[in-house]
Amino acid sequence: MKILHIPCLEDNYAYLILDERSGEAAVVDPVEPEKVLQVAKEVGADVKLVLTTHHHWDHAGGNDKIRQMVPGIKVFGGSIDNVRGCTNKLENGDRLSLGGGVEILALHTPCHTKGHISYFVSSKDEEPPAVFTGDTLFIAGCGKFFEGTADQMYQSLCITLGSLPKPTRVYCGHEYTVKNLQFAATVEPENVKIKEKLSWASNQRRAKLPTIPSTIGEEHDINPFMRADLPEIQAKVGCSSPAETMKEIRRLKDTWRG
Ligand code: GBP
Ligand code: ZN
Repeated sequence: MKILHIPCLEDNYAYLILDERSGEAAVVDPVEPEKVLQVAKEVGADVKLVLTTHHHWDHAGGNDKIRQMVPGIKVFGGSIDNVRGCTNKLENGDRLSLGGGVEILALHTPCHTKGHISYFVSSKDEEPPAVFTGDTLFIAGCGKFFEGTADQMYQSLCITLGSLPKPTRVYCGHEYTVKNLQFAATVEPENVKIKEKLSWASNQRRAKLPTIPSTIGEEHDINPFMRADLPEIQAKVGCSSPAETMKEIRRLKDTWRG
């Protein structure tokens, strides 16, 4: 399986997931369908599926157009998320297959929106799986709690996504990595992995390269929200439960001026 980044709008990413043997592809959040289909054309991909993470326009806003441009394309989205142009609604645990070589598992990861879906993608080849996390899990951060509670974000990040295999590659919806790591360093000033990742990410951006993917294992080490279940992080923000800590770190980030 091949995964290609397609930068869209200001700081969004769409992705193309290609099953190389069959030439069939899925696209994640194709908000600018022309760009995405241009990349598909360049690699000779036949785009069969759209995987929508959530209903916000900067993710789902290209769905109607891509349906016009690619007749017969299936557009997936969370059953309770009201995704534009959705043709196939997904529940937690639903499975899809792509081209015979790629398996896709829908994971309900609510809070940023109530029907947000993350897509866990694995192939038959010997390579680590990937997860497309939209605006739930960012590299070293998470989405704002627009339609849910801190307890739901704790479940989504620390339980649902946190239980995936450590080598799983994390592909998120926005390029927020540098800012997220600058904030993470204010929560844990002595965390060396955060400092190292920040200097790497700054270099990547200077070279106009993406900072994505990371891995689930790496997120456990650098993401303050993903670390809300650790007593040492709870103590740092003066809290004593994961959900309370999640809420407090979100509040701190919302009021932080980097
Ligand atoms: C920044 O830091 O770069 N531009 C600012 C933040 C996701 S996009 C912009 C922002 O708030 N981004 C959202 C977020 O969750 N950020 C996490 C964080 O700042 O820690 N969106 O475009 C956002 O979801 C949107 C679209 C929101 C439609 C509501 C509706 Br309705
Ligand atoms: Zn969003």
